[in-house]
Amino acid sequence: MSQDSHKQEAARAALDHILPDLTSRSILGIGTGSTVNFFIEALAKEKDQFEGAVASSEATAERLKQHGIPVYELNAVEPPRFYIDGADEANKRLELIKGGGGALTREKILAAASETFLCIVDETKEVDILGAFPLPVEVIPMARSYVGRELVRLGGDPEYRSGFVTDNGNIILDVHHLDLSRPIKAEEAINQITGVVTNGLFARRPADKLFVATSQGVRTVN
Ligand code: ABF
Repeated sequence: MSQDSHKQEAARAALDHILPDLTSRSILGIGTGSTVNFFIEALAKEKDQFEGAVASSEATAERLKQHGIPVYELNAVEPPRFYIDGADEANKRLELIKGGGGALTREKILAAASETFLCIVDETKEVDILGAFPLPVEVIPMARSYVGRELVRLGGDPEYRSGFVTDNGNIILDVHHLDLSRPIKAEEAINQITGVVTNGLFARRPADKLFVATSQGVRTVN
């Protein structure tokens, strides 16, 4: 079975999980990436079951609108009942690396502000220890070199994501070779660096439930 069909299955499983809880007033937080795009496609068929969505990126906002799903600003609505998003890596404690798509800041805001965070992945994203995927860090452009030096002091090898500007007007450093065996400690240490807006470790606030699509079907991890 292809990776895309696995992503589709994980998205379907998450949708089936939330449908019984939705009311006409429910707001959903929606992530960014190809797995979430499958979720949006399936969600569109149920758009009369909930009020609308808050998007984690301009790209997701556009896609939701194209599917006729009302899009709201987070400040204008009640906390989203669910936040559904993908990930680049996920460990057994549902700690994640996110941000490969460059939307990590608004994703992390929605993960924090929403009641329940459901993460949908195919089995290639499951790891024992985070870090094979370079850690995205969103940085204020003025601080790029300073933050790069501080990340080296932490043992990382930062690479500037050339030609990419986030929806918030910032740049991204993708940091290779960091020791992420203690994800919460690493997340806090990187957060302390002046000039860092967000880092892609979702460990202080991990997912609440993981839907992992495998060749034997979708497995959930709580
Ligand atoms: C997004 O999901 C990003 O944080 C992460 O990079 C991406 C994974 O993308 P895909 O679902 O296309 O593998 O939330």
